[in-house]
Formats: sequence, structure tokens, C-alpha cells
Amino acid sequence: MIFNPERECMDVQARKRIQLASLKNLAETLYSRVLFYRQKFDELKIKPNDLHSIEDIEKLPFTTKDDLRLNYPHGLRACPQERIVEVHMSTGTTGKPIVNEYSSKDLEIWSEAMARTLAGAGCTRDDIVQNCYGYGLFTGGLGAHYGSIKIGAEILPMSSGLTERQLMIMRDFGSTMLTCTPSYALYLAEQAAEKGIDLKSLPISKGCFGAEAWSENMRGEIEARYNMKAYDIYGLTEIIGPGVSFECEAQDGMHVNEDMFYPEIINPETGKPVPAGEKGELVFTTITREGTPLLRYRTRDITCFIDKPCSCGRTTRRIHRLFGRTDDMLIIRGVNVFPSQIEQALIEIEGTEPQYLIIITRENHLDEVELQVEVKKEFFSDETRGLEILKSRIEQTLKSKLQIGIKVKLVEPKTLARPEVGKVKRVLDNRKI
Ligand code: DLL
Repeated sequence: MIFNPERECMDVQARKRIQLASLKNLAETLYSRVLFYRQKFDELKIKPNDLHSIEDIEKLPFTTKDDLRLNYPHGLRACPQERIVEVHMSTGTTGKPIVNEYSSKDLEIWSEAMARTLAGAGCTRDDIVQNCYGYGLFTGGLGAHYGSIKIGAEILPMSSGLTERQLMIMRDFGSTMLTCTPSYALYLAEQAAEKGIDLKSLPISKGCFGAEAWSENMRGEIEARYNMKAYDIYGLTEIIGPGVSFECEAQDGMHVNEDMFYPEIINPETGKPVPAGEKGELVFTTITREGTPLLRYRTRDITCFIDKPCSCGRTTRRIHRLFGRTDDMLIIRGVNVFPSQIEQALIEIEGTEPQYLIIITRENHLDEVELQVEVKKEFFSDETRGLEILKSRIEQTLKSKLQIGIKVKLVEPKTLARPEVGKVKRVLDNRKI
């Protein structure tokens, strides 16, 4: 189902005209209201009225995660505080989160983007949507919530976890659509099998999965276990949350909601656009946002454009399922984690050496993390009680800083490999995705 045919199937040239008008408007606002952007424009010696075609966007400055961090918490806000009605956040590379502030117009944009996304997977007002993305600062829960309400479907705002209750509700309420991370969809299926619940006999027939890397193999497994069609959806906190791009029934790349989020794919080294069909770093400009609009935000996600027309009739550009990232960000149980955050936490704890190895595995479709840490010599000769205290101090610190449980294993000094050539390997990701 196409939620907004007028917008999603419009003539490409007509869309470009709308994009240019929105971009000019945004450039004016940022130049007059956000010091950070005014300085960037001045450094590059450009003015908002230098934009004559949408391709002129290449003249504008990039925005990076570091820029967001340095302007924490409100430095990039482009409208008065009283217009802000909601805030979301995600983990940054250091202690400070990445902040996104929404005006009510931004929430309308998000609802529309997510309504298109859910409709792309076949959602109508007859559906019962079981939403197991987390509600809160994470954008997954509320994003799917707003989209479902915009369509007029019935939403079950389950949030994440409490698997047994999820299964009971799924059966008792006859949920027809599932929204969660792909790994949780498989975990739910496994738990259902253990409890003798036959998911194939339930009315659940479609799902929108994203927020972490997954594969065609995982899609096959989810579709087989639930007897459903499983769709890839993409987004990030900085831009709006989920709803930036989504798969339609053709399941052949994700349509970008490009009248809201203008996409570019660049060579991460040169910053120049890559030739058609080539992989590069995805960049977005939030051309219609009000709260914290961003110019040419570098997502660090790697993909390519798929430019052959789609059988569904939408004319919006599509991007390929993501190939990976240009940085070392890990997504563990849906939470974004940087190895540098773990390192920072260790530095602050007396008794540890800054030598560590993060080992990630996936058991029963859930991510498990073990952190091996070298302990200072004096500590190792100490009684075991001291080591136990140190271990639990590290575990507690990591839990409070990262919001995920990590099992710590203390090892003797000089146990972990230090390569003589090349980079030290701090992460062993053994997940088979
Ligand atoms: O994960 C927003 C979201 C919620 C997307 C629910 C889809 C569904 P963040 O926590 O800011 O936001 O994480 C954003 O997650 O830059 C990607 O690296 C990764 N990611 C998101 N969707 C996908 C996907 C949400 N479909 C980061 N495939 C992004 C692979 C994805 N990676």
C-alpha cells in the first residue's frame, strides 16, 4: 500500500523543485538562527541564496557526530525553545549523548515518514501492530507508534523485553504486524517454539525490522518461522529516528523519504559524490525539519543507490541494505556502543590496565558481550576477594554508562595479544548475522 501516492510517486523533476525550495528555506533559517552553521557558511564564503539547483547542496558544509557532541545540548536548535515538544537521544562516542529536539511539525513529519514506512510493509487501519521497539529516549518505540496512529491501525505499545508476555499478547490479541529489531524477532520465535506456540498458526503476517545490521539469511529465517513478510527499515536519531527509508513489497532496496531527508552518497575520504551504483557513506539533509535540522549529516553508514525503477510505482530513490559502517560503532542488543566508551570507563577504574578485548557472540539470537581486562600486577597477587570486588565494580560502571550488561573476565597482565605490526584488535565480533 502506498500511503501518500501524491508525494511518493511524484514526477522526479517536480520533486527536485520541492527539495530545492525546502533546502533554500532551511539554509536561510540555519544561517540566521544557528551560529555553528553561520560560521561554516562564512568560512566557505557561501550564502543561502547561492543555491540554484538541488545539486548545489554540494557547496554546503557537512555536519558530523563530533559537531553534535560539541554543540550539546542545544547548540544546533533552530527554533525557539517553546516550540520544542519532544526530545530523543542516543549514545555518542563519549559520555555525552546525541540530542534531537522535535517541534510539533517535526512530529508530524515523523508520523508521516513512519506511516509511509509501515504502509510499505502492507499496514492498513485493519492491522493490529505489536510494537516491541523500546519506548523512551530511543526513537524506535515512539516512531513506530506515531506511524501506526497516523495510519489508524491499532497499536499495542509493548516496548522491548518481557518475552513471555509478548507471546501471550500476540496470541490473545491476534497481532497482525510485528515491529522490533530483527534479532529480537528471532529470539521471540525461539521462545515461542520452546513454549509450544505455533507462530505460523497466528494471524501475524508482516513485520518491519531495523535499528541493527541484519542479512537476507535472517530475513529468510524470520519469514519462515512466522509465515510472514519481513521488511527492512532504516533510520537514525540524528535525522528523525526510524522512517528515513523503508522497503516496499518488492523488497528490493529501501525507498528514502527524500522529500523530507535529502540523501547523498559520498566517498568518505574525499567527501565527493560516488559514481552511480557505487558504495559510499550515506549523508542526509533534513530539509523540512524545525527543531534540530541538519545539513549534510555524515551517518557513517555504508550503502549505494539502486537507481533502476521500482515495480511498486514509487519514484523515490532507493538505497541498498546497509553494508556496514565507516567507524567502529557496535550495535549490541540495539544499543550503540563505541569501544572508546569502554576504554574510557576502564581508565577511570583503579586496578585495571588499558588492555582489553571485547568479545561479542549471539546466543539464542541475543547478543552477549564478554570483556576481558588485564589487571595490574599488584592486584593479581592480591586475594581473590579483591578481584571479585574489582570485577563487579567494572560491571556496574559499564552497566550505568552503556545501559547494557557486560560480563567481565579479569586476566593476568600481558595475557592479551599486542601485535607487533598493524592495529591491535580490541573487538572480536563472532556474531553470525
Ligand atoms: O536505530 C533508529 C531505528 C529504530 C531504525 C527502529 C530502525 C528501526 P540509532 O539508535 O540512532 O537509531 O541508531 C542508528 O543504527 O546509523 C545504523 O548504523 C543502524 N541501523 C538502523 N537501521 C538499520 C538497518 C535507530 N535497517 C544506527 N540496517 C544507524 C542496518 C541499521 N543498520
